[in-house]
Amino acid sequence: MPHIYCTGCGNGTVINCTLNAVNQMGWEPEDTVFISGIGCSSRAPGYIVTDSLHTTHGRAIPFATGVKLSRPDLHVVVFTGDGDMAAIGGNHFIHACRRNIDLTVVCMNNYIYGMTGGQGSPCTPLGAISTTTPYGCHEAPFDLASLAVAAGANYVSRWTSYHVKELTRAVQAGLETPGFSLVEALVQCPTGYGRRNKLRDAHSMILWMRDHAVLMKKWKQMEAEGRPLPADKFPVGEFVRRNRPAMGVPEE
Ligand SMILES: Cc1ncc(C[n+]2csc(CCOP(=O)(O)OP(=O)(O)O)c2C)c(N)n1
Ligand code: SF4
Repeated sequence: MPHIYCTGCGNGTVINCTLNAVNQMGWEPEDTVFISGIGCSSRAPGYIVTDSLHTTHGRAIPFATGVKLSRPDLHVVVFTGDGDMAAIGGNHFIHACRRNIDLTVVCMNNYIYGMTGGQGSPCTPLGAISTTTPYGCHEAPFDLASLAVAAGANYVSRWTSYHVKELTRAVQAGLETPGFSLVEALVQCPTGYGRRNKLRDAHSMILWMRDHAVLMKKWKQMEAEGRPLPADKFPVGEFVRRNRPAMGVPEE
């Protein structure tokens, strides 16, 4: 199938996991809508045969909100990137979490703007090189999963493109949970991020994610024991699953 992704890009894995999760739900293609903004990650709905909206940069969540509120019977899934969701679309994101709109948002976080050549995003790690941070990023990144929890989302988890089974299960849990669900998927972008940050190929980026991900249970244990949390590592797993009042949930 012709596509725009570079060799070794992690986005295909996340699309595959998401489609497997949707398949497990047994939903009909005509009842499911995929919505995205602009970016490599946001190109995903173009490869799926359902109704979809490929919208403007940062605006996937407002379009998805419109679809969901006018047709609560439809299943609405958003594909987005860290730039699309947390930079230009950051305000839409936090308010959709606050309103707890019944959407499942799959964010492919590759730490940069991939499509436009590797500029820094709100998720670029401290010290990382991008085209707009050539001497290393001096700004602390957003923790997208924690931000969604704080803003009110009903379901939040984070995995990586290494954790294929866990990521698939997380998307399914997001699809099953009424209200706003965020699944943050860390992905390798060898072209825009890896080659500038001593991770020259997809394989070394995937191994890096495997070796720097800490299971949530262990992370919480370290926190509880007052042990220092390693700055180069990150927790993966379920951040929250709860039942706050939600909008757009179809009536039984
Ligand atoms: C209003 C507007 N501003 C800027 C752009 C240029 N632009 C296109 S994609 C993109 C960033 C994409 O980054 P991200 O959402 O992280 O997706 P990725 O390509 O990394 O998957 C930008 C800035 C645009 N298309 N529209
Ligand atoms: S630039 Fe990065 S995110 Fe975009 S297709 Fe290439 S590897 Fe994937």
